[in-house]
Amino acid sequence: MTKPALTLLIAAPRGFCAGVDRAIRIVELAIERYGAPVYVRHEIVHNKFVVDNLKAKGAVFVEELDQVPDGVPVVFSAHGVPKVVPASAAERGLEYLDATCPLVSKVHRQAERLVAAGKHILFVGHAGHPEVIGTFGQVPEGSMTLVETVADAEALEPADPDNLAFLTQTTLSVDDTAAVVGVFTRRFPSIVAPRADDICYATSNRQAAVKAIAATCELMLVIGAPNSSNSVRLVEVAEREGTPAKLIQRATDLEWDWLEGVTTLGLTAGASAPELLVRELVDRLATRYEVAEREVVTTHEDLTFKLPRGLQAA
Ligand code: 10E
Ligand code: SF4
Repeated sequence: MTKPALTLLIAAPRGFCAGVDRAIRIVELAIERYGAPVYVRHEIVHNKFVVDNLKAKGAVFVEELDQVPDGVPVVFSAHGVPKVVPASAAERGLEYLDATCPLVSKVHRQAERLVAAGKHILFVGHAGHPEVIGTFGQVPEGSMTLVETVADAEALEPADPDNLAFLTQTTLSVDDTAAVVGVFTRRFPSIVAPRADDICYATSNRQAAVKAIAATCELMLVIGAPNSSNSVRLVEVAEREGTPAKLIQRATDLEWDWLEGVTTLGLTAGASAPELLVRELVDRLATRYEVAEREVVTTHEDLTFKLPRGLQAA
C-alpha cells in the first residue's frame, strides 16, 4: 500500500543553543575530571533525554544545594542561581562549576550595576522560573519587581517612577515583551532600557524561524519539555500565526490522529532539545508517510561560548 505524502518543513535555527551546548559539556567534563558522581543543581537544561543521558554517565540531579553531600563536586544549571548558592557552596568547601549561560550572567551583572546606581528594576519574566529566581537573587530583596503581563505593567504604582530600569528573562516571547516594554516607555518615559535586548539571540532566532513557516503548515510540532520556557514560547508563536501546535518531548508522544488532513507539517525544537530527537520524530513519521523534508533556514548561527577556565583543555 502506498503511503500518503507529507511535506515536512523543518525550521532552522532550531534545537541546541550555545549556552545549552556549553552547560552539557561542563557536566560531561566534570565527570571526566572528578569521576562519578558529579552533582547537578536543577536539570542542567530542561530536557529529560539530556538529563537521563548525563545520569547514565554519572551525574546526580538535585534541586537544592543541601541535597549535595560534602566532598563531591556540584554544577549549577544553565539557568543561573541566586548569589547565596555559590556562597553557601564555598562556605561548605564544595568544589563547584557554574554552567550559567554567559548571556544570563550578563543580565545578572546588569541587575547588580543598576541597583548599585540606585535604580529600581522592573523585571519581565515568568514567576517561579529558575532563571527568574536566579536573577532576583543577584540583588537585595525589594530592589526588583516582577512584571509578567501587559496588565501587570499597567497596574504598577512604583514609589519613584523617575528612577526605574527594566531587564528581562532571556527566553521570553519577543512580541509579548515588546508590548510590555511599550507600556513601560509610555508610562515611565525616563525608564532605563538594557543596552541590547535581554531576549537572547537563540530565543529570537527560533521564534522568527517558526514565524517563517507556521502559516504554510496545517500543524506545527515543537520538540521540547513542558518546563522549557523557550520551547513553550515556540508553540505560542505558531498558534498566534493561526496554526495549531503541539509540544512533544519524544517521537512516541506523537498521536497519529493529529495528522488527519495535514499535508504540510512544521517541525522545530527548543534550545534544550537535541537534534537526535528531531531525527527520531522524522523516522517515526516516515513509517506511515512518504515524507518530503525541507529545511527552511531564516538565519545561520555560529556562536560558541568558552568553557570555564578550570575545564579548558590544557
Ligand atoms: O526554560 P528555559 O527555556 O529557560 O530553559 P531550557 O533549559 O529549556 O533552555 C535553555 C535556556 C536557558 C538555560 C535559559 N536561558
Ligand atoms: Fe543562553 Fe539563550 Fe541558550 Fe538561554 S536560550 S542558554 S540565554 S543562549
